[in-house]
Amino acid sequence: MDGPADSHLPVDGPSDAQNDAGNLDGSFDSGLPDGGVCVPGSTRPCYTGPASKAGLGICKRGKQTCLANYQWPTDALCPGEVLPGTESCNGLDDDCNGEVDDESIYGSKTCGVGACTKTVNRCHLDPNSRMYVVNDDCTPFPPGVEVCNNVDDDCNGVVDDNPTPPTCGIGACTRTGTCVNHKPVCTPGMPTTSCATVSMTTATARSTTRSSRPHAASGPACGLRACA
Ligand SMILES: [Ca+2]
Ligand SMILES: [Ca+2]
Ligand SMILES: [Ca+2]
Repeated sequence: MDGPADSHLPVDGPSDAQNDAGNLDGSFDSGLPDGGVCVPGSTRPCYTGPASKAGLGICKRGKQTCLANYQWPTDALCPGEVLPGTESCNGLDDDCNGEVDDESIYGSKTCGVGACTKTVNRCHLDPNSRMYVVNDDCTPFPPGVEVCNNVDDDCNGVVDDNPTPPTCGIGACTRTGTCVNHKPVCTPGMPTTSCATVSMTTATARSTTRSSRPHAASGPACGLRACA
């Protein structure tokens, strides 16, 4: 709808981007009654609660619509807005503080030892009833294989007891080490073919075949590094 012929009002209502950014004059309006001119039917965001809560949890802004008299509503209503409520155990952030079912309200429960230790919110979704409940149910993480890492992986209360021996090296150079002071100690085997031998073999092959292409010499039999 167009405004009066002599009006300074813009013909079109604010875009969504303008709504997100604020009012026609560039300022954000909280939605509290301040009147003001506008294009009938155009809308603007509003929020009568704490501005920091809008968009957090269940809280969201509402929208005011410009009246037919070219005025924003002067009442304190902000249709569609959701204000902070009382936190309840429901899987939602009801009080819009950024925390769902605040542990500070319902408390937490810790169970398990070692790597199996888990801490859960006492308010949680019950897997059987599919309802949110408040209780001390807590299932530790499942135990793993004990390895040398200063962690009680198998959750028997002892760190690095009879851990799986560490290994190192590749191929035929793979060796088994030990766990010393919770750190793996392991030295890989050395290549059985020396780099010098490989080079000689390569040179011999080149002279024999008279090939101009680099010879694809076989690398060391084992070890982490190939010959340069
Ligand atoms: Ca909350
Ligand atoms: Ca809640
Ligand atoms: Ca361990």
